[in-house]
Amino acid sequence: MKSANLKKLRKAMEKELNHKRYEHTLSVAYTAANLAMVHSSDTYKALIAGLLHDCAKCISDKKLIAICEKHSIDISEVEMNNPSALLHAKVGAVLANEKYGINDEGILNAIKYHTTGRPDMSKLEKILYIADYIEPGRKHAPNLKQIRAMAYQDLDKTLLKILEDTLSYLMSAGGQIDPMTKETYEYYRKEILL
Ligand code: DGI
Ligand code: FE
Ligand code: FE
Repeated sequence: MKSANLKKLRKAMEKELNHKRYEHTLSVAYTAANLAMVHSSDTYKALIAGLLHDCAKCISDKKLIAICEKHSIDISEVEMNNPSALLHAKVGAVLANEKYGINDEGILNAIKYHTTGRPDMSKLEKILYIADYIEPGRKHAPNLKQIRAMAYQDLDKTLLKILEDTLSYLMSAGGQIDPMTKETYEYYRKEILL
């Protein structure tokens, strides 16, 4: 039953996503499963969350906005300016539920917060956020070697490092920062100092 479900979702993603995004999706799913094994979390949930996390990534900005409106999801100014980068996570959680039949709140929240994170994340949320950043196909982020090693030791410290590097990147590239990204960073900075 579980393997049939995984196969079905994998096939659905192969159809829905472009080739590069599909390859990334598989890499995130297996990296998330590895992290779940190391950190004593549910491997099956990690696989499902990984397989579906970018299910809304190949949807046009116009359609992402329309889906948010249909589901009464508020769109902030930063989200409206960067629909693909930011809204694919929120819309992905909606589609994972409605189109792909996932009811598990933990998996849906991991998808919803996989781009910005949020304060006080669940273990599955942290695993997906980190897997998305470190999967083997990622090449351009700074400090990847160090972050990949950290991920198998300490999830919170890894999260903080990724958030720090993401914020530096966004500031240097002139990208608008989503308040949730900043809040997540501040939360884990304080948490780790304690
Ligand atoms: O969908 P992926 O490319 O696999 O990765 P992702 O969902 O983590 O992030 C998508 C992009 O969003 C990535 O280039 C980083 C960016 N991002 C993360 N936080 C923010 C952000 N972009 C803006 N503008 N503001 C943020 O706070
Ligand atoms: Fe994403
Ligand atoms: Fe991704």
